[in-house]
Amino acid sequence: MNPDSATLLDSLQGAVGSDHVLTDADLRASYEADWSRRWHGEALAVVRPATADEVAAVVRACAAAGVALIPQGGNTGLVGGSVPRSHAARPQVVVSTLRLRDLEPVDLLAGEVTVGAGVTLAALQAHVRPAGFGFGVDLGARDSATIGGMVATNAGGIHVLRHGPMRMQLVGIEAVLADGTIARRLPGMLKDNTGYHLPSLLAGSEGTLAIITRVGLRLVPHLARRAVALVAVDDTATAVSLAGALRSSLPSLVAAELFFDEGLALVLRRGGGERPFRDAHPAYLLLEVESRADPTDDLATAIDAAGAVVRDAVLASDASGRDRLWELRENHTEAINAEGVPHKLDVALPLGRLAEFVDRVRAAVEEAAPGAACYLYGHVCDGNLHIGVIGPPAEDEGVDSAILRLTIEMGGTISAEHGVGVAKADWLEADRGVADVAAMRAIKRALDPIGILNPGVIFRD
Ligand code: FAD
Ligand code: 2HG
Ligand code: ZN
Repeated sequence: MNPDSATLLDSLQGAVGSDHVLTDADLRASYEADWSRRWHGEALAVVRPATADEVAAVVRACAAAGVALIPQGGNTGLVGGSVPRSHAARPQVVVSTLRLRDLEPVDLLAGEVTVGAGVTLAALQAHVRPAGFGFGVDLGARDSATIGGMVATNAGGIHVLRHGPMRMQLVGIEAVLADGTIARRLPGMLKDNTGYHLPSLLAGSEGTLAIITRVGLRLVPHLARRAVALVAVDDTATAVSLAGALRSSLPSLVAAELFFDEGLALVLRRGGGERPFRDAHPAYLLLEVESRADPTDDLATAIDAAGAVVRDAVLASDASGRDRLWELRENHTEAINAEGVPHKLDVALPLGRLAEFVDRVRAAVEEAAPGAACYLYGHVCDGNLHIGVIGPPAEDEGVDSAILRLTIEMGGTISAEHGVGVAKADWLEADRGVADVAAMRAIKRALDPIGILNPGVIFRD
């Protein structure tokens, strides 16, 4: 180890205690590779601060040494932004936020709560439920994804059609800036126009502008009665128009998810379980409703009223039946991962073009990677499709490029909810244009002049 690294490790140990500076390769390993196994790199150390002051001391030590900081929460991100880069220009330290897990009491008057950045989504949900509240964002990685990571990626998930993404839940924030100062607006207020809104700026900043340490969140009423339906339809166009119609005719609708028969077959092959219908169908729409009174009849009536576009439907109001239907959708990610290292894309299209995109993207994947397996699934009301491709080697970018090119050509966005990360940094300007990227770079330079916060993420290093 060179003398500079030894001095830095001394400073880091002084900041967080030697038990929380991991240098042993075995201890670092799970922090150095991402969930998909496509992205990995080596860190000088993993540090685990427990307070904002400790985070600030870590940032100051790394800034003095010119060492890069990689903020990491639950490491469930899917674009390579939470792990060290394999070809980094400078040494990297992973800053794990998992010890920042304070849960403050729910503010019953405001319907808000302040929590540490390392609190998992599931822990937040469990914390606010006894007070009669829920949280507006939910996603499959709830047991591991942290609130700080969800803010940093502006996570979306399954309830965006009702409550919007993470950015729309933010009332306050505490974050450590690149010079080690702490910006704090907590608990924050929903109405707050006193200057620039830092929570909004940090939402979707992917660890490139600051390390988020605490977050003030608005809550939603917990509506305990729910029902789920799985509806078989002919194609994407039918799913889009049915979900669009239900959005206005079924006010209790909170989720509308799309998947296809090849994805369903894979989920059943990998995880077991029975086909939800006797016959296979081209496309499936999963619908969830929630209300104070049992919404099952409303859901059944709405599906009946849709008439012949519904090829078949199954409905569940009991918890285990609902979970079984949800697993058919949520288990796509794990089932695809079990097939090999996936190429993962997360795009959104104007809703009027989603059906055309589905046809064209399948053709584009076949052309770029003949014989590759291509799985499509997503959040239909948001125009958001996830594309998982198995076949081409992890380092072969051909299929990724073909999908991103098509997305931009059709007026879509190359990142709907997972972020740009390192995976799509080369495509930023093609999507956002020169003027937008110049404005973003100016913000980055102002807040992180020496470029130590998550270099290579969003912008190519
Ligand atoms: P990490 O993976 O640790 O980090 C993600 C990014 O945020 C990195 O760039 C990291 O540097 C930065 N970061 C993390 N913490 C901080 C912090 N405190 N301050 C500053 N920067 C930070 N995403 C969706 O949007 N919708 C879904 O429906 C969804 N479902 C998923 C299902 C599965 C099975 C999996 C594996 C992932 C899913 N994801 C989904 C992706 C992922 O869960 C989200 O991106 C989540 O927000 C990441 O949180 P995390 O704590 O794991 O962050
Ligand atoms: C989902 O909606 C997540 O299931 C993960 O956003 C998507 O597997 C993926 O790429
Ligand atoms: Zn998603």
